[in-house]
Amino acid sequence: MQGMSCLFCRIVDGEIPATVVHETKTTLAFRDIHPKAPVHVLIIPREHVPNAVDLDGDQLGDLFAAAKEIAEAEGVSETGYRLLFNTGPDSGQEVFHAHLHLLGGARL
Ligand code: D5M
Repeated sequence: MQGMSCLFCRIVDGEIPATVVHETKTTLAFRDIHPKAPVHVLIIPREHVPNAVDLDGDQLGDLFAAAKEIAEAEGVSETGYRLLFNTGPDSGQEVFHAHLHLLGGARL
């Protein structure tokens, strides 16, 4: 946790509402507030880690395991989906708490 300044830490702490679709001891997943596809879920570590490249192997594994379960629950595991991390200013990253985007439900 980073404190009041991190939007996604505040979602983890329940201070800001989000549409949570999946949670584990180490991860939380909720719908993106500005969806770029019919299914657009953000999967985050509960712990504050600013960027995807700062995640350790266990954290990465937990995010990808969650992604697989969410894709099945959202009905996109057969049709396919996109998983991506924006990392750093040139990528367009807006929130500096690592998050894995899961996009699907349409031909991207
Ligand atoms: O993606 C950051 C994403 O976070 C962007 O797609 C909007 C989303 N966002 C911003 N605020 C919220 C809240 N409050 N709930 C849900 N989703 C949110 P990036 O990869 O940093 O560009």
